[in-house]
Amino acid sequence: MDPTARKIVHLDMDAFYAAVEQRDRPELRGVPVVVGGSPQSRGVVCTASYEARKFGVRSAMPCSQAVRLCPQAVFLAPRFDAYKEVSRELHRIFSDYTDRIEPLSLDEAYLDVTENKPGFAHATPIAREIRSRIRSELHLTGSAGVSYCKFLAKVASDMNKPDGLTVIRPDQARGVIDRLPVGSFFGVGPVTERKLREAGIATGADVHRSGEAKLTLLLGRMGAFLWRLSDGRDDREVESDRERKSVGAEDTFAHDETDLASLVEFLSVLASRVVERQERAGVRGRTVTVKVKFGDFHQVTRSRTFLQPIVDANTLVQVARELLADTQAGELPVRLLGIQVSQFGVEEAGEEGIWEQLELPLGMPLDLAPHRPGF
Ligand code: TTP
Ligand code: MG
Repeated sequence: MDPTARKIVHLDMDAFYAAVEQRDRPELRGVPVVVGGSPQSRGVVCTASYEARKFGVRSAMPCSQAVRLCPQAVFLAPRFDAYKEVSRELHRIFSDYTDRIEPLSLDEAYLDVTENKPGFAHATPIAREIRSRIRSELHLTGSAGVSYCKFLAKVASDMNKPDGLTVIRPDQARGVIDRLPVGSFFGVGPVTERKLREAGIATGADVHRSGEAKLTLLLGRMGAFLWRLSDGRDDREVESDRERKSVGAEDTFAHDETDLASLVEFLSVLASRVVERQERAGVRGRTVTVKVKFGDFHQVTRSRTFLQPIVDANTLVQVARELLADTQAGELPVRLLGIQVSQFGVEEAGEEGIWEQLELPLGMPLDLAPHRPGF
């Protein structure tokens, strides 16, 4: 199939947590809102409404800095249950168009609508319809990008935020990519960005001009991948949760972390994300893997496989703690921490009855058994 014949939509909600708060509390509309830690705490900003962004408030910024920039902002603690509910509703809308949905976070997903349920010939009217349903049914706004690959669909959705719809056609791709800063390329984090910039490569045009061989020399396989992106080629598939072989969550710390207690605490955050993704995908993994990347970028993984699937966050945290203890975390600074579950094997039999039997030996009360939400 012609690689430019695919139809991919990337949808990203605008100022997500803050927008939900403003929707649910009309007195906050038009007001700078910051969702995150309390202004007195050492916490960070999850997100800021566009009114607060005008003052320079951004995600991941310390709250103390946000107060200084925008003292009149209303600070709110996040209400994750409300955001999850919106996320479920979003996926209900998406699934009217395709089952090939790859969620990236609660508010962001790729949709492959090359073949779509209503039989639209083009992706743009689908993106338009989804955006208008988000507005009328959820009373929120999202930005959409439409293109023939994931890389450009995501670039597009970011081009006219908030409340935008942007299409990048194959013949426009190179023009758009040439002007992109390298930091906007998929997979380029701060370290790769610095390496590229030190080599005099600052834009997509520079990446392309450097050629595949030079980039491979500089960055290995990642370099070759980036060069292909700069050439407008990205054949990564939209992977729905059901097609996945594993479900995971990982995060890079703002500063390398040496405190073991903080790392363990962070495992709980990751575990709840993994359990949520697992439930949403209707899969249950028997293998738990902990991934640790250290400050010097060397990475280790530790895994354990069980007879029964791991279904609740507490069990997952317990296992992950033991696996973490088997690494040098706490002795060496940790840059990134991740948890993954895999081996959905038994689940694929798809027999609900077997689950109940398998859960009992784990000692888990049946009323805690995860439900299987529709999406
Ligand atoms: P984003 O989609 O990155 O941001 P956003 O939806 O708030 O704003 P926009 O897309 O319009 O730029 O993230 C989605 C949600 O994820 C965000 O509302 C809050 C949460 N989040 C954090 O908690 N910490 C972070 O560092 C980031 C980037 C997001
Ligand atoms: Mg968003």
